Amino acid sequence: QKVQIQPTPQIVSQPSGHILKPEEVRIIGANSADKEAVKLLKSLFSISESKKGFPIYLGEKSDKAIRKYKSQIPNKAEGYYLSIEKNKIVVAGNDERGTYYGMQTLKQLLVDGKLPLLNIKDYPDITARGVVEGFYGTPWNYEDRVSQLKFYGANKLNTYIYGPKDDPYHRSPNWREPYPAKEAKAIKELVQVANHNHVDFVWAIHPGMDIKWNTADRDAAISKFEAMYDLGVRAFAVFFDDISWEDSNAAKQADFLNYLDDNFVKVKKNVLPLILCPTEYNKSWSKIEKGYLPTLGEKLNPSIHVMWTGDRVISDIDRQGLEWINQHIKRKAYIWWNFPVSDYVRDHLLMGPAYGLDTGASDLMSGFMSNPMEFAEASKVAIYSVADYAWNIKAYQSMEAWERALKAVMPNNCEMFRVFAIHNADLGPNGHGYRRDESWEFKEIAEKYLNEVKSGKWKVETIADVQQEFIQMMMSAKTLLQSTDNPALIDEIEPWLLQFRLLGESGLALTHLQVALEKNDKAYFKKLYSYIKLLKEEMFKNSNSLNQNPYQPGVKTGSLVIEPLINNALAELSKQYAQRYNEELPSIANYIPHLIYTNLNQVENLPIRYLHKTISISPLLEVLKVPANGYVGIELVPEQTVLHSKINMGLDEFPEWAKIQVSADGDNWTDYQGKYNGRKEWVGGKLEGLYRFVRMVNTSANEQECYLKRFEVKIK
Ligand code: LOG
Repeated sequence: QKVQIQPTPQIVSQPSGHILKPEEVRIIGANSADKEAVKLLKSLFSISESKKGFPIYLGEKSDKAIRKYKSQIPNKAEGYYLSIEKNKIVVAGNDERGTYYGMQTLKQLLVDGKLPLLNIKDYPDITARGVVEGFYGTPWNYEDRVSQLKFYGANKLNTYIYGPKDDPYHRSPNWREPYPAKEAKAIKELVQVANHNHVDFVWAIHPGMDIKWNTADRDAAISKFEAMYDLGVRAFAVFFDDISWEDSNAAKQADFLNYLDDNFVKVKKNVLPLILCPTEYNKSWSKIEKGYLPTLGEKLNPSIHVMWTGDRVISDIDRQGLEWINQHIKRKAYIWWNFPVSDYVRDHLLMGPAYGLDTGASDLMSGFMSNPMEFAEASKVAIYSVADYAWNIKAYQSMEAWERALKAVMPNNCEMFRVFAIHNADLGPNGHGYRRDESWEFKEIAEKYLNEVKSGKWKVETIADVQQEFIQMMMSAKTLLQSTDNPALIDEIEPWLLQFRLLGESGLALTHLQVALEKNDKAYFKKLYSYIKLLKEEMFKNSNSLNQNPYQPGVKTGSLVIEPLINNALAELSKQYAQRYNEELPSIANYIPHLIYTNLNQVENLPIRYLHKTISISPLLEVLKVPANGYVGIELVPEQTVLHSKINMGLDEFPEWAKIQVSADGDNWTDYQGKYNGRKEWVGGKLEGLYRFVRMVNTSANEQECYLKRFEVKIK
């Protein structure tokens, strides 16, 4: 029997047989041991007061009950010693949390009424491990959060940072105001749930959009902290991400943090060290010569943690990058890992393995937080893996952790869930250029199949392999939609499951086009072709009715390998049809010819969307920096009649430094006259003639800042 413990423990002895689960156990140390550990133990065994009960020694290193085992306990925060012997069990923590984690391990070891005989010395590599709810989009709800906090406790994650961008009491406009009674009550309860699961509930404030560097605003932050303290919060963070650089004065931010530290944290005495998310939170945005990060490093009180997303906003984490930042901030980076967050690719789900994490970097980080998707349950696949990584870094194996995560999240239908997850991992083209592998077990077959289709000499076995995958997709979607393992998860991913099934079905129909060609059955080919068209129309309809957020609305699935395979093979087979029967079939590909038109790295990879004759650029969440002569816009291919354009740069009035222009050739530009409406939006009307380019350009001599919340052109 293989012993499987999550997260992977540091030191485990070879199990030497097992014992049956004792019918009654006697707890030695119940009065002094961590209360949550005692509760957990009582939930697993029936408890006896009599001498006949099987003894379980429970407690922390200073407790009398476990004095004999003190020397076995790893001398590390949150560490524990667990031993299961024929005649006793010992769960001994270096501290309360250690005991609790030892109990979580014992719980996992109890499988099928048996316990393996072994001993474990275990402790985490990274001090703070967990999740930062820090995404844009619909914040998690109360039930989501309760379920998360329990999941963290079970997976030995000790930190939850509350900072959803779309909570108006976290950020502008209401960061200064206390929460209304209903929200306050929910937070108070969540703090209690967190405490019961040994999770530090960190409440974050995001004052940077409109903060004044004066006493009034400092004290406004303190009063808000006080109000949160009254709800039970004992840990705080301050976020300055995604604000205008002009407000990002490092010295003032450091003063502000130190003020909160000196006048609140240190005064309270039972509040954990402050955490700062700086404005330059990744290497690609930092300009060391301007001094922002070095100033923080110099000025911030040494106890304050500094968050960091890596070399880029969305980034792998490696030694080199950590050494670089640590030297500037003069402390170990507290990682804000932007995975599996999907707020910039909201039409995709990120269900793949968590990889790109250095397994030789345990000494360089003070914290490791995952920023998840707005889908809480679906995010657990990645969070499970992060729990494994942050606990035992050098032992981390992303694939193996992923396989276990799928089981943890969807225990009864994990095989079918795996089929779904493997084809829903990549993000598609996106502004951050971050991509993930997808369909990795099917890629080779897909390639082989396409080559065979192209050559016209296909093998029955290849077709069978491809068909098997498509049928698996259909089975996966159907099975999961009817499963009851994890209803909250199915609720979240239902739009993708519906789409996934249709995609599998269209793939299956596609392979039958070959059968039709082989049999020289023209009518059957045409029927299949119309059927595939119907399926595509249904998928298109789903994409325009499900998951309708204003950023990347719609539902994309299998977009890296499966969908291109189907489109390419379809194009190829209809070509072969056209040659054989001398008859062109109407194209049913969904290819968008229009392009983003820009000279700015920050936006060059933003996807373009085309719906109802409207071409739009996928909006940007963070601040856009536009140097002199920098431009961003849309290239219409081929040139078109422009009916109207809408551009939202998130500014109160149209900036003097910008112009909206159109051109037919990209060389000669004319100003496009428009009006500013009440919603910070520039609107231009119909233009005579044909145009190929519409752009916003910085005509001033300096770098400027704005947002890119909307950029769309409607054509005739
Ligand atoms: C935001 C974050 C967002 C993420 C991904 C940080 C520190 N801030 O670009 O709220 O979820 O990227 O879009 C961010 O990462 N800005």
